[in-house]
Parts: sequence; C-alpha cells; structure tokens
Amino acid sequence: MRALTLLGLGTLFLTTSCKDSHIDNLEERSRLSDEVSLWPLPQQFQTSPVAFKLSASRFKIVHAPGSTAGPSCSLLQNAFRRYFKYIFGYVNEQGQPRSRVFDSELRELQVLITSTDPECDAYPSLKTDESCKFAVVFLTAFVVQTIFTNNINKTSILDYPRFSHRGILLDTSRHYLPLKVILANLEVMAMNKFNVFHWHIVDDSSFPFLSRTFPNLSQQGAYHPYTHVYTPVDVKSVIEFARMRGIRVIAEFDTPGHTQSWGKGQTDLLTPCYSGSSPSGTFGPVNPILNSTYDFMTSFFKEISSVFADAYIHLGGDEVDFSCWKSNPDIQKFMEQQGFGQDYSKLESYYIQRLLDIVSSTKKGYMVWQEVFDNEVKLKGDTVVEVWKMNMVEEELQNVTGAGFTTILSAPWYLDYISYGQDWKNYYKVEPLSFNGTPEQKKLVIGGEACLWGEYVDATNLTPRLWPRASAVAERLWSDENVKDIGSAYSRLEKHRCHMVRYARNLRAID
Ligand code: CP6
Repeated sequence: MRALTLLGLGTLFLTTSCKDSHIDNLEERSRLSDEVSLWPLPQQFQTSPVAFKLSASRFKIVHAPGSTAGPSCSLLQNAFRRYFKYIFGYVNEQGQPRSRVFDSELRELQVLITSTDPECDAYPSLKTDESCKFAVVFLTAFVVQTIFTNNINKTSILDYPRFSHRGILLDTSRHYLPLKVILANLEVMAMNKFNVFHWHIVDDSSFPFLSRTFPNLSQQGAYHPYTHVYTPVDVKSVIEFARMRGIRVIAEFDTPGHTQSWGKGQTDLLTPCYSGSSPSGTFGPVNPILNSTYDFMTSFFKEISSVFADAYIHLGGDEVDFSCWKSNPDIQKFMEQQGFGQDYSKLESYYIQRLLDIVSSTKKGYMVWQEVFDNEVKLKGDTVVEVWKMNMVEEELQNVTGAGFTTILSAPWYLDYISYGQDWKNYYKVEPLSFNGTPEQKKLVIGGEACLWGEYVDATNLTPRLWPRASAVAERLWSDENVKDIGSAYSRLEKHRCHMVRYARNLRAID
C-alpha cells in the first residue's frame, strides 16, 4: 500500500512510546506503548499490527484525485505544512539513507475532501461540520502519533465531536498576555481539538484592546499604551492563526460590571459613586441612565463587530455590584421614574436589554453569562447562555434549556483554581448532560469551556496551569459519553502531554 486515503478509511496509524515519559520501568513502558495513544479518543477506530515505514525525504501530503479541494485552499496547504512538521519535526534527514526505499513504505497521505462547499477558506462557525473536516481531524490524530517514529500501524478512524462548542477562556486584562503566548496556546488547543478561543480581552484591571474609534480606552486603560495592547493587526493575526486551525475567536467585552478600566479613557461612562450626599471620587458599573452611554456603546460595538469576524460576541453581564448604583441620587431618581422600586436587577436588565438591541443591529449573535438569563432579560432565540456559577449547576442547566436557550457549561472547569494532585480527574469525570431534562433540552447543551481567569496567571505560569489539565475537558467535550475510564485516560494523557511538550517546544512563549 503506497497511499493513504482519508475518507476511504483505509488509514494508517502509529503507536509508540514517548521518550520523555517519566516511566522508567521498561516493562510498564512497553505495556503502555502497546496501547494506542489517542487524545481525545476518536468515536470509532481500529488498529492493526500491520506496520509501515515513513521517510521524511520521500513522504508527501497531497490532494487525492477527485478531492473537491486543491492547492488554492490556503487553509489546507497551511495544514499540510504544519502536519508535515508534526510528523517529522524540524530535523533534516541527515543520516537517513536516501537511496533505500523500504518495503512497505508509506509514501503519500492523500487528503480527500468531499464537502461541496466551494468556500474552503471560510471562518469556522458553530455550524461547521467538523466530521466533514475529517481530513484535518484525522490528521491531527494521525500526526500526533507519528512524531517520534518512522513506523506507523495500519489503523482506520471515523471521528466527529460530541459537542460543537469546545472552548478555552483566556483573560488578557488581569495580566497582559503577549501575542506569542496566545498563538502558542491556539496551537496546543488545536492538538486537543478545542474549537473556540473565548477571549476575555478587557476587564476591571486593564483595557488592552486598541480601539480605532476610541483610542483613549487603551491609551489610558492599558497597563502600557503600546507594549501592552492588542492592535487591530494583532487581533487579525490571532483570528487568522485560529482560523487555520478550525478555531473560532469569540471576544468578550464584559459590561456593565467589570469595567473599571473603561472609565480611565472614557469620561462619564461609569457611574459616580456617592458617599452621603457628595460623589466619593470612585466609580461603579457602566452608567445605565445616560443617553451618552448608549451612543458610546453603539459606536464601540459597531467597530467590534467588524474587527472580530465570528458571528457571536460575548457581552458578559456577570457579577454586577449594585452598591454604587444604590448610592447615586440620579440613579435613585431614575429607578423611581421607571417603577423599578429597590430592585436593581431590573436596572441591570434595562441596560442589558438596550445593549443587546444595539449589538443585534450589527447582525451579530451574542453570548452572555448566566445572570443575564437569571434576571429575565429578553434574549434572542440564538443566544448562548454560559453557566458558570458553581452552585446549583444542574438546576440552572434545567432552567436555561427549559426556556429553550442554547447553553454552554464552564462551572466545573475553572482551571485557575488549583489544588494539590491530579485535579484533571475531577474535570474529566464531569458529565454535562446529567441534569434532569428532556432529550430536546439536552440537545441545547452545545458544549463547554475551560476558563483560565488571569488574576494569578501571566505568561510565566499560564502553560503549566492550563496543560494538560484542559486536555481532560477536551476529551469530555469531544469523545463519546461512554469514554470515561480513568485508567485508560491516564495512560493516554501521559503520552499526549509528552506530544504537546515536544511540539510546543518550537512555539514556547518563554525561550
Ligand atoms: N472575572 C469575570 C472573574 C470571574 C467572573 N467574571 C470569576 C468569578 C468567580 C470565580 C472565578 C472567576 N474573575 N469578569 C465570573 C464569570 Cl471562582
């Protein structure tokens, strides 16, 4: 056999031990190396002892005859190049006898795309059929297995994800993350089949997003006005790097709470807090009673909707602190006029409702934190509600899906929380659909996110805090619900970690 067809399932696979493994016991190591090392585990696969050899000087990844894609698809060309490097690393072929063609040598990986969608280079979306992206899905698995050897075993794989939204949240406000760190993590995300980068880009601490319309926001609100900002070109490069790997970039601009940094570059946006009858000099959430607030949001989100390509924007809406609103006499008067009584969640809803209408007019869909749903804000049908509070998670999923909304789960996966030992097992054991609900309700759970909040995380400790712990979430969201054997997960994850360390070496942020 000289060729490898992807969709024909006559595929080849490799099993190998990882040389970096800390398991020194040879017997144990050979036992492990006899098992497949796949992560996340494919929906269906079959491996056989028939083995083939690979040579970096002869092996090629090519478009199969009859494929609907060709060299004009830059997404695939880029993938071919990356996967070749995954397989053979950056070493050249010195030392390999060029002339000798091995018996049963695998010479080609033929990539057969059967999708009739003419748009090969489109942005990924919630509706992207990832089983149709089988070529890349397969390649990921294929390649990860083949980094360390020139032998691969005959294997066939049929794969598709259990959930369509599989995200990682990174927070670039509490600590600025250099572009390189973000890109390196997108690369590791792809190795774990994560397909959403939830970019919690601004928050109380700093405003690193450089807005063309309101440059003062980062000029005043970033930790540094030009070393600690993301320019429109930076953002573009993140989105493009992610697109090449089938990853969506969903930006979050969290309001009306978590907005202290916005106030530095935009006067009158935040609510002045009072102590007694005079302003205290401090500020609270976005001021929801001024027309100027909504004019600002209209221009701001018009820009955001063109800078960020994804069909969704995350609008936050979490953890609004009412004490400042309560202290302000103008807000009190407004509450009275509107008949809100003392119920400040009604004021919050009033703000969010107007904001949602503004964002809808930019033709984007939106995601929100669960409070927005809990406060009974009227939401568009395609809104995604993110469940993050750690208490009463099942009840919340039941309520959100009972009301007919799609939802994603992040409550069990706060990876910034650390404790001694192998806490990945707790992330792994989570069953997102264990709540009471009809099959229709369960279909509304479209996935989840591992969140790495940035209060105690910066470029120096991000990688070890996120990986391989987030890999546990990746398998939970990708593989079949019956894939839950911790022992099998352990031995595969150990090798998978090793592959990540090897491949990410070329991309490491701190070198
Ligand atoms: N920042 C923002 C945070 C958190 C949230 N929103 C958060 C809250 C509780 C925990 C971890 C993170 N740091 N903007 C809540 C979604 Cl335990």
